[in-house]
Amino acid sequence: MSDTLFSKIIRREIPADIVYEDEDVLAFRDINPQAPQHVLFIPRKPVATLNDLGEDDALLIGRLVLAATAYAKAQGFAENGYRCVINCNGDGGQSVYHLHLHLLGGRRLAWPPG
Ligand code: DGP
Repeated sequence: MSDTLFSKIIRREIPADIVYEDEDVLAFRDINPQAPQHVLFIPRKPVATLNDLGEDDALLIGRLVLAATAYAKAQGFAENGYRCVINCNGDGGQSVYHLHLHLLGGRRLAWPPG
């Protein structure tokens, strides 16, 4: 996988508003928030897209989701609701090729997405 902005954030080479981190996962506020709460959860492991996940990554993707849900609960918007989105490739609207889960909350979100 080629180097991305998010690898640079992991290595602290560019700044980000980091709100959570553990051994496997880093989370930081999206630079262009689409909701009052918009946090990106990324694996430290460099995985480009959902298509690149393998069986060995089952625990990793679980940890990513659990980190996001724990954050929503800790911040107090889990009960009202929120959305987790992982865009994949061009049709999915992916622009940064380091897997990331968008956690969006803090307002009523429209459905279906555009
Ligand atoms: P996606 O379209 O799913 O690949 O989302 C990429 C998101 O990453 C987009 O919502 C904007 C955000 N983003 C891009 N560059 C940066 C950056 O340098 N810092 C932060 N915090 N977010 C970024």
